[in-house]
Amino acid sequence: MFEITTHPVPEAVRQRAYLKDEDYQRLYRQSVEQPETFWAEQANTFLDWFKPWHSVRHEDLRKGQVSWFRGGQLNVAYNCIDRHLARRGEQVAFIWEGDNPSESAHITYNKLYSHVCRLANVLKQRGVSKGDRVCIYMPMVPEAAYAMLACARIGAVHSVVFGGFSPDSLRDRILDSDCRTVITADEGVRGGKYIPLKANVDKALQSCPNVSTVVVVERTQGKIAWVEGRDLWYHEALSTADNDCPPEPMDAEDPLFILYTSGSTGKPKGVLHTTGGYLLQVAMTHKYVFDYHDGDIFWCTADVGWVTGHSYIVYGPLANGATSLIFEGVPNYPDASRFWQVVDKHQVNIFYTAPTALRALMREGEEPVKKTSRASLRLLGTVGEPINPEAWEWYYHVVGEMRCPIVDTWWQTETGAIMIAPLPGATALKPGSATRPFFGVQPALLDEQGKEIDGPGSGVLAIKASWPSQIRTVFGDHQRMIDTYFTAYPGYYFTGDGARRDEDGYYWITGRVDDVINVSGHRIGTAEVESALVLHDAVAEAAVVGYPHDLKGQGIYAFVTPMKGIEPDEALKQELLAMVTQEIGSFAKPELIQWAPALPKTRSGKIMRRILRKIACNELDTLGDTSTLADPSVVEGLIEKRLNT
Ligand code: 6R9
Repeated sequence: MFEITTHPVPEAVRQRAYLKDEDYQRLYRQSVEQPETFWAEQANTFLDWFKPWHSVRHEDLRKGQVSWFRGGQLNVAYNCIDRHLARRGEQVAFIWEGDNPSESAHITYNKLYSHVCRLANVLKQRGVSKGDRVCIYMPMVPEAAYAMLACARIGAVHSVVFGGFSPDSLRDRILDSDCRTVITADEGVRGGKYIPLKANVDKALQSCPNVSTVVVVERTQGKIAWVEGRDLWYHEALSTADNDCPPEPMDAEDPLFILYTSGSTGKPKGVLHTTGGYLLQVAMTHKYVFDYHDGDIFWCTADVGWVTGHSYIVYGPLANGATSLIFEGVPNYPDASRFWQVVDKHQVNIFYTAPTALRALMREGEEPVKKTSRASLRLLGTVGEPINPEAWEWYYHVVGEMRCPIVDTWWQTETGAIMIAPLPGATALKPGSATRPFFGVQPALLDEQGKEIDGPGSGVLAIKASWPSQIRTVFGDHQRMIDTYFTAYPGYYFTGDGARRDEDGYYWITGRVDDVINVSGHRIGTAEVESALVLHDAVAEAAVVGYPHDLKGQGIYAFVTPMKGIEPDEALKQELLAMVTQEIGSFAKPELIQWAPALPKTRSGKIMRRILRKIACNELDTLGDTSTLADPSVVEGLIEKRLNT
């Protein structure tokens, strides 16, 4: 066992911070005892409204119905850009650092305004209007953020699809939300490799007849196919577009974006977020959790294709008039020093990344870190998966030189913004714990009967009152939202995570309790991988589970039963991996594929995943009861040939 040491708040950090522990205590109490007063005050402090709301909050968690700031009107792009122009027009909004270390750019708020307005006008000319969905499939270039903000400006709903998704996944997402416009680039560049984004779009659109416009950003000048009338170059279209575009007044509850995420069952869900509550909570958490001060350079290494990129590269930072860094590359290209070189080059003060990246860099030793200065760093953050205390201590000692607090932030696509995290000037840190709830967030631990556990203990993590940036619906399937999040434990939002609360009231997230695997911070549903595997003609059945992986947090372990008469071999394995790459994307490829003559099933035919999980994790002494299996001998065979020993 790794010894956990508590790190008290350093005096220098406390001095500088907006909020000390007494502030946290007072504000937290107010936020749960008088939520309406608390949130009304915050909404007036953080955002500019065109029209005031008439009620702060409505909630009925039993029905999954919530709304915030009803009747209020605002525009997200106005809040992220226009209102800053008088004071910050020439301040840098985005620093862009290319994959190639010799490429970077600085975009001021004035420039950002111009790009966003012109793109918004182009979209309007192409018939996009309020409420229409626009798909954004982009590399990490500033135009990805312009595209999101241009949609927000005219009230269109963006659906960003991570550039690592395959044409088939892209197609499914375009069809599900009926996007008629796609914004993409000729190619993406990551770690020196080119990603054929436009070619992927072309493939996806073969089955999307409703898409009438594809806006293409020129990134690499690689050769691409062109559909006259449908495709237009971003730079050409913008060159003739008007530089001003009035922001559309949006109701606080009008949709801002859809973002697809994986769950335990079926296809990915289109999580829908709205305008007012979302922007408020991302702005507020960005300021307080990262203790963001004017002039700080903030770098979140996530991709804009994930919620972390939405909330902490684009919306939270810009709402606060911050300078946010967009990084196109990867942590180990050209070498393992890259993150820290970028920190020095752009004098980054606040750095926010995923544990998986830290574990990979940790393996390279201290030298690549130590050869950089990192003197500008003041605060470090993590997100996406539980951080193991070893990686936490390495981050703290080697990267931050014991000077920088680490904020371990727990939240989800569905929560929109940070929910449980330390406040640097207020919260003593315990490595591996996301610590205490943010204002207004009321976590609960539930036992197997769904009863709340008081005091220290472990259970499933649920939230017992609405928060402003809460998911509002699953696009096109409200019932699915109710079934997924509000049915198992009536009156609560069910997170899908397990957690422990210690004697200080700190939360320790232990990982998913459902069939979601978290590979390098990417959420992957076991059902999605299984569906991809069984598409292959040689496969009769497949069951997929997660197992602990040193670098990725979790790895994917697939048990595959071949069709009768098929002799499985290495070639078939490669075909299966190609199948998953085609159906989902290469990040979802199983690390381990075990051929299974049969799968352990109950007498009613249900696959016993619990047992497969134990075999995959090599936890054979806790295999549990196998007597209810239709054929217990199946398990023996699988154990004998297990791959993770
Ligand atoms: C923001 C984001 C959500 C799932 C979540 C949990 C895991 C995220 C975590 C964490 C432990 C943290 N997770 N942050 N687990 N400690 N600080 O990652 O959203 O992609 O939807 O994933 O990630 O399991 O349920 P998303």
